[in-house]
Amino acid sequence: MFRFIHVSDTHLGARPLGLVERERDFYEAFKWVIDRALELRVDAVLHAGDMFHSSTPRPLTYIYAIRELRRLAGAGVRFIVAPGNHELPKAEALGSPIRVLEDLGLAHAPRDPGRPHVVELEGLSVIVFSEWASEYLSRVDPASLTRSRVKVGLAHVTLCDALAEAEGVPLERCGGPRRMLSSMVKGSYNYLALGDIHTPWEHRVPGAPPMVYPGSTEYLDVGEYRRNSSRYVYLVELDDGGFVRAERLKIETVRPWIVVEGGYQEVSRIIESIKRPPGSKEPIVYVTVKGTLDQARRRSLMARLDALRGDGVILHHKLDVEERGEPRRVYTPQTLSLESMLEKLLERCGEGIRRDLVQLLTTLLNNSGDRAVVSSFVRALEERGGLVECIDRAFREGFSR
Ligand SMILES: [Mn+2]
Repeated sequence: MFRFIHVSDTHLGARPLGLVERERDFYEAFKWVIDRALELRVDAVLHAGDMFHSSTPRPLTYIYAIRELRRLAGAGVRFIVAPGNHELPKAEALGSPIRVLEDLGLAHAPRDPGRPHVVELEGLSVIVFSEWASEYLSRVDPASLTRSRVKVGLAHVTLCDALAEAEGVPLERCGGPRRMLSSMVKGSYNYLALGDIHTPWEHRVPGAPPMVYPGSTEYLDVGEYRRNSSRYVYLVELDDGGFVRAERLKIETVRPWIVVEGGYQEVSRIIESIKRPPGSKEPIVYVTVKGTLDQARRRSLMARLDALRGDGVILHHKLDVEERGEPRRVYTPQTLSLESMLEKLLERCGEGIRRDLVQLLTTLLNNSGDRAVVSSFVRALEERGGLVECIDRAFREGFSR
């Protein structure tokens, strides 16, 4: 029997909302996964990519990653990674954080991330496809790469039908001309361990090998929470005959969210009743008030939320007001986070544009030396209508207000 843990999208080093507590959440989720691997005495941990949030992690991020992988290596547990778009180097000559782990003897990953890579283990093969090699999934039969009978595919790839099902993204908005679908995967794997889509998804038809996205290990934004309010890794068992079973393990360290929507009365009643769940972290609270909200009521809601935060009951909060016919307004506490400042500056842009812009600008400002990030920012400005006008207006109005 061969047993492994399948994890993906741990995004080590991410710092949503600009809060160090949030950065720590991602390290703690990763440690929880390694704890389970050791406790369950698995043979390997398969990471389907986006292990790191950036291709140039901070020293602290390396320290957390290396500390955990040393524990795995000490117990003889193999760690195999299919590098994702977040950690692949923006220029080949830069190297990648995964390469650092390989050089330390703590990870197996493709030497050439542009090609499929085979890791032979006792009785089975793991065929690894980094993001750059993911199109080979539809072109290469795994039987031509290995003689093992039992084959596990480990890939960082967006299967567009999975994305449509998991997150409702229409097929025509996914993948462009090289759109990949689950039906295009060539050859037969006994288990396909996937990463990239942050919402958990599994494809299990009798007689066919399971294809699984465990999803991210912590929420990068409220959208991820709305789509699925739990985070998972998979414990997978195979034997000489192939796939035996896969079990979802719920990650226990994940920070709770409280997402409240409704009229003023309903919302304020719920806010009054917020308590910190015993034994868990301080929740993040997102409130949406539907309908009119006068200044006095808004101030009283914000005062209550600020007090909860001040008392350490909640970590962070955000108040949205959606009035019919009016642009959506967002109120965040007076923290000095980059995201909250951008939210405020761009609050008059439409919701979709504001969300995209905050994300783009945050990435840009956090990775200003990264040419690929800069060029993808410029491309987004060209392709997505309204972004430039929104920035222009925000700056003109923002500074004259
Ligand atoms: Mn990811």
